[in-house]
Amino acid sequence: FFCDCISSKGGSPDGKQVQVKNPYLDTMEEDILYHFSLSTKTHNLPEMFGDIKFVCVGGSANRMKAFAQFMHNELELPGNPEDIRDICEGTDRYCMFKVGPVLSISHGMGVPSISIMLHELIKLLHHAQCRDVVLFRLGTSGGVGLAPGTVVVTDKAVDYSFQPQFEQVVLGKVITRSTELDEGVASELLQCSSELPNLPAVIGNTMCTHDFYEGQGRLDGALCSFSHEEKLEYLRKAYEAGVRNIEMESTVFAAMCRVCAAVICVTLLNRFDGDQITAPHDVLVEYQQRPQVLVSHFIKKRLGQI
Ligand code: R2B
Ligand code: URA
Repeated sequence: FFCDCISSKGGSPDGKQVQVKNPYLDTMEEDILYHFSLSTKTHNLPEMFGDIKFVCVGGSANRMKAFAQFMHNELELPGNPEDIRDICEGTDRYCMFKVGPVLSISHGMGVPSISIMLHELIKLLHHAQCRDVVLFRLGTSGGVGLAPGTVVVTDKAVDYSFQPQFEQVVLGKVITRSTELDEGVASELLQCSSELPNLPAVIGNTMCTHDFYEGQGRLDGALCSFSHEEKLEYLRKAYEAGVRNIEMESTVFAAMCRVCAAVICVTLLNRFDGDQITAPHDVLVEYQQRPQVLVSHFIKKRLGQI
């Protein structure tokens, strides 16, 4: 059973509308987006968000605020980037910032955290009647056979068995959704990387796990149930399956947004060389700016500003 939550409304001249695949939503008088502290009754969502064309999500609230401020400068918008306010200030679950047609949101760590955010985000975009939206996950990851600092634009988001699928338990049964992403957006992003200095990038598969330590084959967690050799064998198999980086949200992000979405993660280390993240703070900060610089370039090109 495959399903995509955001899909095109066949050839409409106004472009693709964000659709929700849930018939119950239309019967509700009010929709409370609880973890955003927004609601269809208390907020005019079309007025607040109707012009959104690019949605960028990432784990950390501070990084997504910095991205919003960076985009404000890049798009040369009026006003002071320091004044950008958190739209979700009524809750501390997620942070949300809007700069022109760009929405920047934090999603926390791991599949359950991002998936709650994505349910409410997709409903928000639907209620706001947004059209032609592209979604990006900008993140960090562990590299598989790549120099640290390399940006991986995801071809397929794969699970622990290297399959392009996301498994979810619904009513006590496992259902499987496809995780294929937009190939056109990925190759456009790779093209953008070649136009930028200091932006090594590749297209590759991204493995999504439910744990940072044992789940990613690390030997340095509080528990470890396998040997160094077994770890290397798993990473080698992943590499052979086309995996170039490992993170913790890509499969559910792809399953929920796939037709118009891309995943862009910088690698903080090469997992064949170790498990601990040893690069100095300033190096890590610069690495984490790379996906932001790449996506900013993509957005400015799409808006005809370069
Ligand atoms: C990348 O980094 C986080 C773990 O450190 C996790 O959210 C991810 O996908
Ligand atoms: N994020 C991950 O999920 N894994 C890493 O190794 C680094 C960042």
